Amino acid sequence: MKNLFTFLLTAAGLLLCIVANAQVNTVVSYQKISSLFGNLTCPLNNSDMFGFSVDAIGDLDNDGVVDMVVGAPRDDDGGTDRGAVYILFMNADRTVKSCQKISSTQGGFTGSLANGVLFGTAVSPLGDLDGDGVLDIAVGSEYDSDGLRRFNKLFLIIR
Ligand SMILES: [Ca+2]
Ligand SMILES: [Ca+2]
Ligand SMILES: [Ca+2]
Repeated sequence: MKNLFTFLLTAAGLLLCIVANAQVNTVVSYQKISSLFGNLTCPLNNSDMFGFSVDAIGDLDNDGVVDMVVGAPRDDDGGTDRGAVYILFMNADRTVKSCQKISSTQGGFTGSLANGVLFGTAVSPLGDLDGDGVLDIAVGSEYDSDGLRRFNKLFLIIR
């Protein structure tokens, strides 16, 4: 049977589970990714909500292993609860090889994030939107207002 990757969220981090059989749905192994497990070297703080959103984004670094994007919408870079997303470059053993944070202050992101906008409440792969050979992602920012009360905003992160 072909192995399927599934993602489960916990309060403290991310559980990457391997389901061996899509019919039986039996979990045969898992890997927790958090500040203590899975070789995550990017520092997390209390209540960042790392793992609130997650998706596979394809093999970003061309090493044959699918990589992930993970939202942490209550990250405090630049101000309270502005939010962040992490690109996790994965090892074949499902631990993290390296990570890149994208936030108000890191990763070259020039979008404007106010306090409390919760950047990272949703993440999704876009494929290569601008055709430069590098995969791009979409990131939801739930409480961004832009003139409307609680209007939801979507950022397209073009790399
Ligand atoms: Ca990869
Ligand atoms: Ca916070
Ligand atoms: Ca691109």
